[in-house]
Amino acid sequence: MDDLEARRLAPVRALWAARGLVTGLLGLATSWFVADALSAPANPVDAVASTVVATIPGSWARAGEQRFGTDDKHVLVLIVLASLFALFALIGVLARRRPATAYVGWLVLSGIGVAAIATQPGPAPGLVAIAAGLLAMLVAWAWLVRGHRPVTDRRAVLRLAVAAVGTGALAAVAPAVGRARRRVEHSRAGLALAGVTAPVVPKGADLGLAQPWQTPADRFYKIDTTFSSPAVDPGTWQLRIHGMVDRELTLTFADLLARHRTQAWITLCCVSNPVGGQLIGNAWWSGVRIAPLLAEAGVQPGADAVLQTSVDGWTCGTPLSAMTDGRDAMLAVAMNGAPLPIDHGFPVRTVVPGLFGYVSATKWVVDLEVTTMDRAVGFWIARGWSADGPVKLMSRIDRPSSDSIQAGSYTFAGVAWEQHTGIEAVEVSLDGGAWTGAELARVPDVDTWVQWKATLDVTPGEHQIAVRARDRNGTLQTAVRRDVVPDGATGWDTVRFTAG
Ligand SMILES: Nc1nc2c(c(=O)[nH]1)N[C@H]1C(S)=C(S)[C@@H](COP(=O)(O)O)O[C@H]1N2
Ligand SMILES: [Mo]
Repeated sequence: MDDLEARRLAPVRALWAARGLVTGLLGLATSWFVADALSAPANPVDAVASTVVATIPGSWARAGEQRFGTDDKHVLVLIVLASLFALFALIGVLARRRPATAYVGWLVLSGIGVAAIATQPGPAPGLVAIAAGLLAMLVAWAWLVRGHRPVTDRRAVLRLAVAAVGTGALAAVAPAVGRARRRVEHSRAGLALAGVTAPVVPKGADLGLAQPWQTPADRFYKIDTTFSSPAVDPGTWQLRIHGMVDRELTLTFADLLARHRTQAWITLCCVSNPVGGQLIGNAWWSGVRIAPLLAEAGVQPGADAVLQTSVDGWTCGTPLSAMTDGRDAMLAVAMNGAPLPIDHGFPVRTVVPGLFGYVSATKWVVDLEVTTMDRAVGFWIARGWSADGPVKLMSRIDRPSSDSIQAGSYTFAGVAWEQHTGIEAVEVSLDGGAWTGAELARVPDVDTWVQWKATLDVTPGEHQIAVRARDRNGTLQTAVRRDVVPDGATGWDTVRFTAG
């Protein structure tokens, strides 16, 4: 090509390079933003950098350390970023002649991100972030190159400018999105909660056959309506107790911690838990009882409910009696001996033994309004769920956990629960035969689930095991299968398996 042609082509190439760069940056900013919003443990660029560190020969890594000292991680991130920018521009330039190059390029780059993220802990939010980034790139690219004309076309330049501004805006807010959470995570880590003791699983509570009796916080089911958990600073957190009371109360976190501490093993479960489901967990909760606080505020006659509100606007109505009848209804500040995880309500959430979470267990709670049941219409009640949400008598089979077992003497195991009523007996039936009493583990009180086991002779072939429980009122768990809507599932859990 001669000089003249090269000069004519230069601005065209620059436009395509800019398109590639802006598209790539938008994808990067989008995935960064989504990763922060979802509190992903690693953003894609960091993940790629870490993967590079993990894959390059040790001698290179050491050389890097010698050259850049402890900054080597930052240097590596910069190198990864610079390479990406160059690739973005290159993809744009190449796509001028071969349009497909761009789409392949965005896919391959995202693929590298996926491969890097997959090696990191807790990859799921990171993968969502990359998917969002890829989508942004595909949409932005298609828009930027649509009906492309000579570089003098003002619309092409205008679109580029719009995309660039959007990218800048996303990149500007992304760190802020994550920062609030990181700051709260930091203050959470530094929090020393006097009077909160480490959990000690009561002797004989855990049979060691199936799932642990105590559910670790990171394995505890998580249910809420928020897109990302609110980051609440304990330093500014306040709880207002008002409504049908003689004196309104406003408590800071320090005020709450100054109160008498209560601690208890309490099993929490979700109304959406199907028969045999996993939306249930058992933890050691530490906090402050709600009853004395309500007494201090002075509940007025006629009140029979507390409308709870979370910082994110979620609400639930709880029968007043469940908070004042002597059970361990508490404003919990710790779970399993550590400050509440952010996802489980940090800094303060409610826990009420005997009620499903949707009518009692408000995370990030900031407001308790004493009122009447007909006015305490919580979030899920308006959506077809029952206003009353006492837990139901339930039992679950956890062992066998696979389809095939060895024939012979076999120990079946699982859990049963009806918090605040308690389990009296558990029975199992093999292939529809006679009900056999299971052995129950010991529990500290009636507010937790109880593990059971039963050893039976199993012949080779296909089988089905069923379980049912009896509560401390003498009620037998119903066999009637009901769906979770409107007030919780019922029916016996069964498991099919093959013995060989
Ligand atoms: N703020 C808030 N609190 C909430 C919810 C919610 O959506 N938002 N969901 C409730 C429901 S339905 C249940 S079962 C429990 C679950 O608590 P967990 O996520 O700590 O297991 O929280 C309850 N508290
Ligand atoms: Mo729930």
